[in-house]
Amino acid sequence: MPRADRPSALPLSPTGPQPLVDISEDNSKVTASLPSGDRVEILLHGATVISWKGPNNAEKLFLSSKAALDGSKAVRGGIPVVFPVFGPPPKDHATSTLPQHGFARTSRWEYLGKTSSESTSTRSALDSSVKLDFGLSNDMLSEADRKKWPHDFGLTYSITLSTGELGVSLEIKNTGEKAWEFTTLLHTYFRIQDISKVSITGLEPTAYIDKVGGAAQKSAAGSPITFSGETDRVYTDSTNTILVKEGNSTTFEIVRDGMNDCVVWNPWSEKAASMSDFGPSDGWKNMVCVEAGAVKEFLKLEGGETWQGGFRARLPGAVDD
Ligand code: TA6
Repeated sequence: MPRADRPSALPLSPTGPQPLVDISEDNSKVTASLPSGDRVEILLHGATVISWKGPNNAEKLFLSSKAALDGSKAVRGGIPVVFPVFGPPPKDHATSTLPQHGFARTSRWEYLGKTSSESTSTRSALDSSVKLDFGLSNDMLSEADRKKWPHDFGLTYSITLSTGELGVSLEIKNTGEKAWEFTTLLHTYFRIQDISKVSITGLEPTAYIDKVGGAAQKSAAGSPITFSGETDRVYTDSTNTILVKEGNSTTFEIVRDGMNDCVVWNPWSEKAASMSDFGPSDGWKNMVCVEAGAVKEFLKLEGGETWQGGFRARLPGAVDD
């Protein structure tokens, strides 16, 4: 058949390259990547996001060089999931025998699957995205954890990777009949170049608890947060968009949904040196935790009720909706 009349080869897919999802051989990690180069890695241990790379392949999260990635303890870095209690649990409370930040970040979650939204563009696949779902329920907990917090629950944790943006959403369901209460937070370690050049805007009008100042209640600072020492602040009742800036440029835009509290943390040199799984020793200069959560007070869920919250972090120049 003369060339001109030969049908062209059918494209591999209707609109070119699409999102890819891979599960590691040892079934410990799920990786997703987009045609734009964006990539995310999630350990089933704690459903901990341990890496998020934008379109230029630069790492956007801080992961300690000494982080335990073998499931032996909470991961130092990435996005640990805090549930059912943030911080050291209060005394005489249903969570009081749990470890700090609860059991979600040290439990083995299950991978529930993916949803890809294929690119509709014929020119490029910049609008493709992929959502990965993970689950944890009471029947998956260790015997010890179930004894410490004997309540029926189901968590569905969704990570949505799109070009220049990471969405993180947690749905919490009381699958039993008896009410229980929780606090929750996404303990995100953002990677930055130099903490001394970082400022955080969006929380200026918000009062906060200064945990470095002995949990003193402080009034709104009225100015961006900057860092010159250990910083550990719990901002409450704020729905503002938060910008993490380095010099005059914005490195991350953080939009929260249903998580109206936010913790800002940098351990600085001394506290970092006291953590055996924190490395390198000067790594505290390259990270800032901006942690969306619901931590101001315990939230009560009646049997069958559900709560949902999350955030999305966008890189400068991310594709608009
Ligand atoms: O989110 C800030 C914080 O509560 C700090 O007080 C510090 O304890 C940090 O979490 C790390 O906690 P971890 O249990 O992961 O060592």
